[in-house]
Order: sequence, then structure tokens, then C-alpha cells
Amino acid sequence: MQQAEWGGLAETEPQDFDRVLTSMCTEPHPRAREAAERFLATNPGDPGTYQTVAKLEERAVELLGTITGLPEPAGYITSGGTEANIQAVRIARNRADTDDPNVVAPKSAHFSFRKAAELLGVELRTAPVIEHRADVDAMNELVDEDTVALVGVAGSTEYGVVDPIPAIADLANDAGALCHVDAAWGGFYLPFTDFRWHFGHADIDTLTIDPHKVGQAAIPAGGLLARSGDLFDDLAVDTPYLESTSQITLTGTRSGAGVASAVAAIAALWPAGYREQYHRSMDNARWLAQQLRRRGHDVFGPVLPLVTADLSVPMTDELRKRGWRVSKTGSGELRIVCMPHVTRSMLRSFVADLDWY
Ligand code: 0PR
Repeated sequence: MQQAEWGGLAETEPQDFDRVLTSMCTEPHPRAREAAERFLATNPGDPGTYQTVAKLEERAVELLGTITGLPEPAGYITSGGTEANIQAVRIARNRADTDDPNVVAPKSAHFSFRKAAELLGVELRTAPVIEHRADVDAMNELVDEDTVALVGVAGSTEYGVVDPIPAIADLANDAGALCHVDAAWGGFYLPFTDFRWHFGHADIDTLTIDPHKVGQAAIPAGGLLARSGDLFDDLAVDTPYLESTSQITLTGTRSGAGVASAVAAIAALWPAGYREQYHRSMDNARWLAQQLRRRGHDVFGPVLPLVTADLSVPMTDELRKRGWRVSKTGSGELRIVCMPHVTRSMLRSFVADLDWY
């Protein structure tokens, strides 16, 4: 009876992170977890009514602005990188004066851009990459008078590389198109590197940076930032019966837990905690790359804390059987993401399992 009532919930534990080497999410910071629970019943989608969480969302956007070199940021906490990327494409499409809009992105762009293109009736043109990085000349060849946005990736999903963002921004500028940077995953690592990736480095218009990935906030907490608030004007729909009069977000009711946990995580970790995390994760990724190379594998990375290697499919299958959560790139390489929960001792036992094979 008890079990039927709980639907098996009482006996079910969420997975632990002990063997998770593929996820781009991680264990939330303890303060983020606590804040998420406190704000569980709030809805930043109705800021007139839920005013305290609406204030927190302003704070979250300010903090994300600090991280991305934007002193007066506009933006909001999205459900994730997918929503942020869709909205960035929507901004570009709505502003442009064309019936046949296209967006130019490197082949390495996340599949959320494919969703955006389909939903918004925009053609997605993807350019070949060099060493997994955007090739600006190849992107240039795809640009025409109907191009509404150019996309650069700062921390790519499969290989963790950073595109030449300033050159992509220049190209966008020349084409009269917007420049969107997808730093959904990389955004909380990049401030501690020498890459030029954010608003302070180039004429970027919009940027995705997700607290629920490396930011260590609870899910759902993505981030969309814009150089200025008026970029959001073309997204506004009237909300006649709410206390606020218009809405620029894609979803209506939204997670106050995500917003509060984003503020809590960033307040706890920016900048020292994230810096330390970046160095720890990079050391781990370098160590893993070295171990794999020593065993004769062809390894790419780490540029950011992500490593790929040419392990055979049977080897990867065996690792999966042993409980490791590992994934493959589109070209079949093993892909390991060194998120904050990935420790050296975890990697040691992973390598020991490889040796067993
Ligand atoms: N942009 C980039 C560069 C990303 O890597 C991702 C997700 C997104 C946008 C989309 O973000 P959301 O998933 O928040 O909408 N990258 C990972 C992926 O799709 C996400 C992920 C997270 C995968 C946790 C697995 C996992 O366990 O592979």
C-alpha cells in the first residue's frame, strides 16, 4: 500500500555521481541546493506577483554580467542552454528584415540550434571546422544578405574548444547580423583562461551561459544575456491579465528554484571557488589525457576540462558494463567531461578498469 502510494519513490535513489564521466551537469553546491528548496514555490515568470524572486533574478543577471564582461547586462534565467539559444535566434530573426532568414554556425554548434531553426523557420547553415574549431573563412562563405546571426561556441560540447569569437563578431558586424556566443558549458571556466570569448572582448550581442552546468546551480538554471535590453523588445508579448504587462521569455511559469540556486552558487563560488575548480578540473583532464596517451591512444584535449580519445567501441561498451557513464562523439571517440564531481581518484579507478580490459 505504502509503495503504491509512493509510486516506488521511497525505494528509489537519484543516481550518484561516482562514475559519471559524460554529463555536463554536476552536483549542485550545498548553498545552491538549499536555495533551490527555499524558492521552490516561486515563479519568476510572474514577477509582479513573485517579487522577491524577481529581484533575485536581476541579481543573477548582474552576476552573470560580471562574469562575462558586461557591466549593464540584460537577460534572464532560462530553463537551460537550449532555451537561451532558441531565444537568441528568435531575437535575431525578429529584428531582421527578411522573409528567408538564415543563421550561420560552425558544424560544432550544439544541436539546440537545429531545434531553434526548425521552430523558428530559420535556415541553419553549418560551416566546416578546423581542428574542431570554427573556420571563419568557411563561415564567411555561407553569409549572405539574409543572414540574421552568426554563432560562435566558447566551450564546445564534443571537444571543449573555443571558437575565434572576435573574428566571428567582426564577420557578423560586416554582415549587419547579430553575433551570438554559446558559452553554455564553458562560461564558468573561461574567465580563468586567456581566451577572448565574452562581451568585454568583442562586439557580441547575445550570450548563453548556464549556471546549471559548471556554475554548480540546481537544474533548471540556464542563462541568456544581451548587450542591451532593447534586443529583447522584439520578443515581448502582451500579458494582459498579469500584474506585469509583457513577457520576453519562452516559457511562462519558470523555476524560482533555478533562479535562487544560481544566485546562491555564484555568490558562493565567484571568483575564487570557480577558479580553484577550473584548475582542479584542468589538472584532472591533463592527467587523464597523459594516461591515455601513454596507453597508445590518440587523444584530443584538454583545451577546457574535456578529453576525447580513440577507444574502441567494445572497450567503451565494457566500461559501460562496469558502471561508467561514458559517451562517444559523433565520430566515435570516447568523450570524458571533467566536471567538478570528477575527482582524481575516480579517474584512477577508471584508468585501472581500462588496464583490466
Ligand atoms: N550549448 C552547449 C555548448 C551545450 O553543451 C549544451 C548542452 C547546450 C547548449 C544545451 O543546454 P541544455 O541541455 O541546458 O539545454 N550540452 C550537453 C549535451 O547536450 C548537456 C548535457 C547535460 C548532457 C547533462 C548530458 C548531461 O547529463 O550533451
